[in-house]
Amino acid sequence: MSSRTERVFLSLGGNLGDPAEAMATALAMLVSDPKVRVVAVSSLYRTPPWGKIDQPDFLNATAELATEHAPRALLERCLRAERRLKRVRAERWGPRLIDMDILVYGDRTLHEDGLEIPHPRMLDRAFVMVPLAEIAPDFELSGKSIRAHVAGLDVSGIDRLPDPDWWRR
Ligand code: PH2
Ligand code: MG
Ligand code: MG
Repeated sequence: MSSRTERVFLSLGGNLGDPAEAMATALAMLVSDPKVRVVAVSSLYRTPPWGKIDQPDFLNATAELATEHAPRALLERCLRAERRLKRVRAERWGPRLIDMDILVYGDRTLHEDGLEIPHPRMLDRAFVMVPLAEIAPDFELSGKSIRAHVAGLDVSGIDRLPDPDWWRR
């Protein structure tokens, strides 16, 4: 079976316990797999909660990966890393230790159970788009660069943290 290398963008986030540690560990788990390589990782951003606002601020980041895994296999690996970190799934959009979502997988569009690509809500979410603009400002989605999408978003309350190497271990 042929398996080509695809360009993938992931979002990472969390707001319980030590989300930076969880995000770094999750990324390390993912790339311990020889079929997954890190191309770029954004800084960490402190972001106001979106969707359900009575919860602590989040830390968010994005990563670009190169992988030979199919989308479903990559999703399974993301979910496995979340489980190994003991993520508990409670309410939708509620507090969590770690969430890792596939934003973009090559130029694929998928509408499958639990696997919608591109992520259907990413363009409206400053907590996704601001970290994505750091690593892929010129990448185009829906006919516009990430930088141009961010220019139309409310980015108030989003703060970039100083350590760009937060994920290296
Ligand atoms: N994730 C959610 C819901 N709301 N808000 C922020 N700031 N960051 C997140 O990662 C986040 C959220 C569900 O995935
Ligand atoms: Mg999510
Ligand atoms: Mg998720």
